[in-house]
Amino acid sequence: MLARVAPERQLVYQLQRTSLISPIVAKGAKLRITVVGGKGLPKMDRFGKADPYVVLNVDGQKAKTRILKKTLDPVWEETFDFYIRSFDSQILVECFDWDFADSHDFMGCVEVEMGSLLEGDVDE
Ligand SMILES: [Ca+2]
Repeated sequence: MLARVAPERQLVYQLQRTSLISPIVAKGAKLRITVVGGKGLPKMDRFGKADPYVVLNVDGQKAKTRILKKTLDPVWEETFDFYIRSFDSQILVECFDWDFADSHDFMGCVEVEMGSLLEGDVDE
């Protein structure tokens, strides 16, 4: 699945589901998210481009990609697994610019309803 936010803050990512995990934890499900990359992110640094990384917020859990230095077209290709208790929540994907000295700057975000991912091919 690919999604975009406003053109100047495009964040292209891929969401992928895997099968529900064993019956022992039947109340939970495993959600696998692959952060693919971004295109044409805004320039954030006075000297240079940006050093983007992505933070995924899923059902109270957080995961962070590595920081890619000096690029506006990052390719992370990093995969994360989350254990979710409900399909009723949102996936918040945030992108930040890493800075050596200052606090990191917000670059953009996108929100996905977890329920919208459920059509079709969930393995049970
Ligand atoms: Ca930076």
